[in-house]
Amino acid sequence: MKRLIPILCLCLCILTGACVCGCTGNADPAPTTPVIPEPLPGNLTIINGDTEVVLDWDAITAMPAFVGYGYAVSTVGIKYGPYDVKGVRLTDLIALAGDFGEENQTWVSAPDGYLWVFDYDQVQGEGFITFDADLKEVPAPSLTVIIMYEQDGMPLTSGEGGPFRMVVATDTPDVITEGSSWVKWVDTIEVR
Ligand SMILES: Nc1nc2c(c(=O)[nH]1)N[C@H]1C(S)=C(S)[C@@H](COP(=O)(O)O)O[C@H]1N2
Ligand SMILES: [Mo]
Repeated sequence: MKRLIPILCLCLCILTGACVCGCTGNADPAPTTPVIPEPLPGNLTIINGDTEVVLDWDAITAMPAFVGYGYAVSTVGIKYGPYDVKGVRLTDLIALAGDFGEENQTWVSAPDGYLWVFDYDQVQGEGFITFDADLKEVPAPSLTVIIMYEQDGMPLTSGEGGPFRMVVATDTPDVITEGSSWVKWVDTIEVR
C-alpha cells in the first residue's frame, strides 16, 4: 500500500499534465477578423465668397477618388512614407463652391491654427519642390493635390492628421514632397 500511493500520485500528475497540455496546446487560436477603425468625426467646409459647402465623410468618400502615393520630408529632414494614399482632388472640392481662376489662392487651414496657402499653379499640381529618396532635388513629375481620407487602406487617425489631411500625391512611390504642405486635420478650404 505504501508503494501504491506514490504510483497513484504519479499517474494523477501525468493525467493532469496531459489535460493541461490538451487544453492549451491544441486549442484553436481565437478567430482574428481584421478590425477596420471607424473614421474620425469631422466636416470639411469649402468657402468661396458667399458660398459655403459643408461636406461630411460620406459626401467626401462618395466623390471620385484619386489613388496614388504620398511620401514627405519634414523641415528637419525626417522622411515619412511612401504611403498608399486615397482622397479627393483639391480641384474637385474647389469646383463645388464656384469659380476659381489664376487670380485666386486657396487657403487650407486646421483648428490648431495652421494655414497653408496654395497658389493657382499649385492647386493644379505645379510649382512644388520634389526630391528623390536621397533628398536630392529632382524635376517634379505629375503631382496631384488631394484631401486624403485613407492612408495605407485605413481611415486616418488623429495622430496622422485625420479625418482629412492635405497631401501632394504622386503616381509612383519614389518621389518626396515637402511635409509642410501636408496640412493635418483640415477643416476649412477657402478660395481668396
Ligand atoms: N494642422 C497642422 N498641420 C501640419 C503642421 C501643423 O503644425 N499643424 N505641421 C506641418 C509640418 S511643418 C510638417 S513637416 C508636417 C509634419 O507631419 P507629421 O506631424 O505627420 O510628422 O505636418 C504639416 N502639417
Ligand atoms: Mo515641418
